[in-house]
Amino acid sequence: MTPMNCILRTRHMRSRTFDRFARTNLGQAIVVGAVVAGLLLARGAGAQTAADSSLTVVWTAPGDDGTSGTAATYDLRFRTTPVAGTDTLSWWNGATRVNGLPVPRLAGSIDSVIVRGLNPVTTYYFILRTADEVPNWAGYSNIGIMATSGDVTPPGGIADLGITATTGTSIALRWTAPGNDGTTGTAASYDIRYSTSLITNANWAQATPVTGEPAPAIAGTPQTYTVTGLLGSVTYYAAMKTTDASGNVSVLSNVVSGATLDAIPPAPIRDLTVRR
Ligand SMILES: [Ca+2]
Ligand SMILES: [Ca+2]
Repeated sequence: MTPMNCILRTRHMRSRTFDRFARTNLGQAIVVGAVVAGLLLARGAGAQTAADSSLTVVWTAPGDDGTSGTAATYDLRFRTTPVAGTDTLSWWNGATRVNGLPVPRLAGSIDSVIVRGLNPVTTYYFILRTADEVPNWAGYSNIGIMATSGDVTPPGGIADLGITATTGTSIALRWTAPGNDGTTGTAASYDIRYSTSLITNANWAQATPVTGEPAPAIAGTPQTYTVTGLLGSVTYYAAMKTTDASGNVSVLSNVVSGATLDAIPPAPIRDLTVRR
């Protein structure tokens, strides 16, 4: 099986990068005397979250004897560092083994595995070896390289949080929606909190969280929320943070303060008398 038999999938934007790297490193694999067992192709798999980035590694099955028959087992390993020079052995010994590999199929078949639990926006290098039942181990494959996708950019910090109205028991807030990434896109959730003390990063955890915040609208949209259940004639501080779908949390917004209105009316008069 020569590298020409590989399946190159160009759907993914990064495939071109991989292709370039793979061709570069194919030579390296040959330099260290390895048998190239089909071209390893790593590609991004689907939408990612910070908690579960994955890559799909695809290759052509070699055989039991060269490119004939059916081999017995695979050993696929990865690292976030490339091979140093021609020292593939050191790279291999320090690499992480992928569990749950498929059983090799007939020579020429396309085998693959989804490698899960990777870090987002990180470049991974993969090398695969194949053995027959003895086992006789094949040399190193070429190096498959691919960066995981993922989102590590938090929503922008809200800077225009303001108070639009107060009553004896409530304070109405208004702000401009930030985005998923800075001021672009749509974030996933808001966390609005209030306190009778000035809110800072240090005491954010002690501030009282509200419930029922609106879902973030697309970046730039004015949004409102009214904090209710407050005491009258008390100065409150309010601030908020925004989280995106990958769990990236914005910095603390500007902090606003406002006093609820006097909610205590005069006592009813009980000694009213009438004279003539
Ligand atoms: Ca054999
Ligand atoms: Ca984001």
